Amino acid sequence: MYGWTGNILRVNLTTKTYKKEAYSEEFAQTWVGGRGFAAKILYDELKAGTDPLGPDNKFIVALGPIAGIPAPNTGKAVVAAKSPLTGFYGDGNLGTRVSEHLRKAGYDALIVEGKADRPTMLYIEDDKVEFLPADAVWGQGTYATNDWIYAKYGKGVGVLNIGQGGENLIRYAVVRSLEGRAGGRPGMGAVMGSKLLKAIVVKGSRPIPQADPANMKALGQGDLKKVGRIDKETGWSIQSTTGVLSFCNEVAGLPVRNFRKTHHPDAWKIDGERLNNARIATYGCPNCTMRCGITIHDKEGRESELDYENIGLLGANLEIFDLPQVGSLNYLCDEYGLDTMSAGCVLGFYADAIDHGATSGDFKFGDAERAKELLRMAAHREGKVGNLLADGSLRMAREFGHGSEAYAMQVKGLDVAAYNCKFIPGQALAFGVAAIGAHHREAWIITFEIKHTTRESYGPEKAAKVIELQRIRGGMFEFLVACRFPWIELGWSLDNYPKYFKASTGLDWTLDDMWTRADRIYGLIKLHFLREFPDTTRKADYPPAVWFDPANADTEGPIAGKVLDAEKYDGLLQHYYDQRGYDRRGIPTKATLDKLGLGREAAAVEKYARLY
Ligand code: PTT
Ligand code: SF4
Repeated sequence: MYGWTGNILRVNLTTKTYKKEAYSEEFAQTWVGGRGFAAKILYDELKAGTDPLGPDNKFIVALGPIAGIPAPNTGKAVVAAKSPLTGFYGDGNLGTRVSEHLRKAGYDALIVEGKADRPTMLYIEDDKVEFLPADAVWGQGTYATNDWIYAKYGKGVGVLNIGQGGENLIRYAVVRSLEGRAGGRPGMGAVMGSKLLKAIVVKGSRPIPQADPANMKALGQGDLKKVGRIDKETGWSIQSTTGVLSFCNEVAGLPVRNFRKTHHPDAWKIDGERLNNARIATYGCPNCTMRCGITIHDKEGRESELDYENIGLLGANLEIFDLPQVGSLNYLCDEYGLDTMSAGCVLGFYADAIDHGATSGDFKFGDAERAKELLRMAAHREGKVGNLLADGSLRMAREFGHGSEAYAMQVKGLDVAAYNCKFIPGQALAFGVAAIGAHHREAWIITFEIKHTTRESYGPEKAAKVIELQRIRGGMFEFLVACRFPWIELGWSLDNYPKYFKASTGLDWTLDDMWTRADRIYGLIKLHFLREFPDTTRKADYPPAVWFDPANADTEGPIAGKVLDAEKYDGLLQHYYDQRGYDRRGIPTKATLDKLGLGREAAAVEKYARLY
């Protein structure tokens, strides 16, 4: 077998043991890697009802057949576990040198089981695995932890670590890697923390097996140069992801004031142009020639890296139109290891709930200084408010009552990304049916919807587009494991990916072969959900209720008086189910499961959910 190392490293923190496990070619070709491997392993090895923060949960790092090799943007890794935020499968994708090093150490995935008896750092170097004390950095943020690790091993190693957020089991704590950014929005950092696992350090030195190494090198390195050239020509990374802020503001799709408003006259103060003007450095993942991270000095003079999602949710959504202050909130999230997007939604919801009398408190939109304090309190679970904020917006809403769940901006417990879908039905559907909750990673249809179709339509073409994007974004890029930005931002052809795959594995797959795997993985994640929530209804695939509320309509601007139409949304959802082969409850039919090759997996879930 080429392209895959054929091995998984299984580590048990309770017993301090580890073993190298071989997997079959059939497993490789069925699940491919990354999200596919992680979803399958967690499905087979976890029981329904497993406590996500207990020792029986498993933390997984999974790579794919093109991860870590010098080809466009392959310095990425998937981190996954049962989510403490959503209660079912959760994952994230982050830039890190672990991608290359774990593969060079001879593994395509790492499974971490059990719980250590003291703060621990896992050190993996080829066949060696060490369980090292991490007491010195327990209680420290991710920057200090990273420095401590680099001082020991040098900057070339691959590092994943957590901050106080993960240690204190904040349900939206992320895993950090200073070689990239942060990943695992649905609380993957808290799962590491629950195992007293402060950091994972990896150093590998062997070649990654490839079917045609000479071709892979020529193709991969040549294409890295081409991608870099296109980026220069188009100037995309001048503003990177933040270029989208002014677009969202213009088309009334920006989250402002906990998504109550869709645009704001001060939005220009935090847009991509201002960010580029304030740039002090450029930052990027390994194997990337279109480095998209832009850092600025925050209010306190620290270096903070900002992307659109961070600015949209920690800035506009909180009505903080001051870039250095947004930088500070972002810095704190990075330092504590909290998901910036959930943090922005949680704080926005808290201010909104106070405004609407659902709870009492002293936080107001626009108050950056208080927002900083609240982030610190959340990361340390300080007092009643810190504990509330640490559990995420859905749990807060359930605690507050007073109908506040309607404006907790989440789907399946995961907070909505920075696109206000008050009147963008296709993107609302994309959030509703995203595999792990409201993540834009799965289907980002907003520009297609606004530029190339009509916003008014709830037609089958939008459901089809969501599925097409899920296959590409939530599927192929997550199982081959590479950054999707060359394709989405620079128009780098999707046809390149079967070529990289072939040079790596020797297998001649078409894009259709990729989509088959993508659909199977989507089906399996659905089974994860059904196993945990057997009485689910199609309402689980609805976006937040406030987007349907006429009282929440804009009073001026491009979508004045308009909100989503509930009946029409339901029709759009049905188009999605029909095209996916799901029944009216949103459950894959038996024929669909058989077609996806998920018969055996479905049999396991029948015990919990009434499938047919
Ligand atoms: C991703 C999510 C995103 S997506 C952003 S900004 W974006 C937020 N970034 C955070 C951050 O920073 N610090 C922090 N403490 N929390 C953060 N949470 C948020 O996390 C990311 C880039 C970006 S920047 C995007 S869109 C693309 N995402 C990809 C993806 O998901 N898959 C893939 N194959 N390629 C991708 N390429 C791009 O990668 P999650 P990263 Mg992240 C400061 O992991 O859980 O999926 O959440 O990986 O290294 O941060 O790169 O406008
Ligand atoms: Fe990382 Fe950005 Fe490069 Fe993608 S484009 S690999 S997110 S630096």
